[in-house]
Amino acid sequence: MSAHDLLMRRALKLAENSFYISDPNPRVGCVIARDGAIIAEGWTQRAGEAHAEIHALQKIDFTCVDADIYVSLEPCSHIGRTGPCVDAIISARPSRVFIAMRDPNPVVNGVGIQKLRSAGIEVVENVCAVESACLNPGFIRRMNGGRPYVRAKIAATLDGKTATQNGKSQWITGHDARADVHKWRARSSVMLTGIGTLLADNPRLNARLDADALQPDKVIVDSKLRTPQTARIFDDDSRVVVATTTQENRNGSLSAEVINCGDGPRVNLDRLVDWFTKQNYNEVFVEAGNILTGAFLEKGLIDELIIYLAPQVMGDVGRGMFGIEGITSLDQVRKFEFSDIRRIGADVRLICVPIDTGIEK
Ligand code: AOF
Ligand code: ZN
Repeated sequence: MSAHDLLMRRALKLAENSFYISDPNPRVGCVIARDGAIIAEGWTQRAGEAHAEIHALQKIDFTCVDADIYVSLEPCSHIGRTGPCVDAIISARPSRVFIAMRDPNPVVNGVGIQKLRSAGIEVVENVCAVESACLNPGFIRRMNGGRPYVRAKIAATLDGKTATQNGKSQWITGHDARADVHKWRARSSVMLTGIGTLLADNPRLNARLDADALQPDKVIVDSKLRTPQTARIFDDDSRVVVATTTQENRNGSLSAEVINCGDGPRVNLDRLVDWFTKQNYNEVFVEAGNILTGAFLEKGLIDELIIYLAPQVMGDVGRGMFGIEGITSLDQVRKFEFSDIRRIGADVRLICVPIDTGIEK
């Protein structure tokens, strides 16, 4: 691996500091080095605050003559909530800028690079591009005009059971696995569950972890508008939205936004996902029961499965992971591949991505 790759890898690592704070902006890391030695580091702050390059340049008084800048996304060239990073870079006078990937945001895409080159700064593109893209799957798809990136989490026994026959499901997995879930929640723009889980488990659906983190919005799929005002999802002040089949909101008695995604008696998940897209959500985290999770799977709306398996056996009468009609022949099975397998405390975590969906990763 070249010295440039190593410095870009450091920038990619720094981008992880933005995981819980930068939404809806992408997670970006920046390293500034002179003769191969790092002189400043930065990462994307909250929306409206410093971008990664500015966060790094602030530490060296916005000058870096003869130095190299490594940034995991093309520096922006537009005025958004903050000013253009390229202008700050050009006046800092580095000799080279190494970029992992172009910004998919159409108002930037390539323009940042062009401006740097016009100012006489050498630009090297595509340094660790794949690794950079992995940091921002939802942002990239949204900027390319697509829907958000959807993860579904499942906690199950070794034999794939998520609840007893009568729906008891809390605490199948251990403490460490549950703590891990909070990291996924914190990096998500929105949490999604169904009314069945809400009534059975009364989850808070917030991100509880020892780090500065934005709270995800919460959406409940609740076709008959049964969400009780006493539910714990209302305990903090994050945005709660109930997706239902009517606009009525029980005469305004529920202190949540109510959206109509009706399609006859059921909530239409495609309409709900369209609504997610309009909210500029990057990543959606589904933590629901087998029926809603199964419906997402059947519609091909799941981009990643996060499955925690506890070393327990419930037997064949328990509830499964996906409440879908079984298939009759093996060529109809839904295929995934494992992208990560690891032990989390007493449990195992599997991350799977669908094969052949045509979804750009
Ligand atoms: C960068 N460095 O660290 C990030 C960038 O509204 P603003 O001003 O915060 O701009 C948001 C856009 O800037 C976002 O959509 C993406 O195109 C880019 N993000 N750019 O130079 C960064 N996070
Ligand atoms: Zn910027």
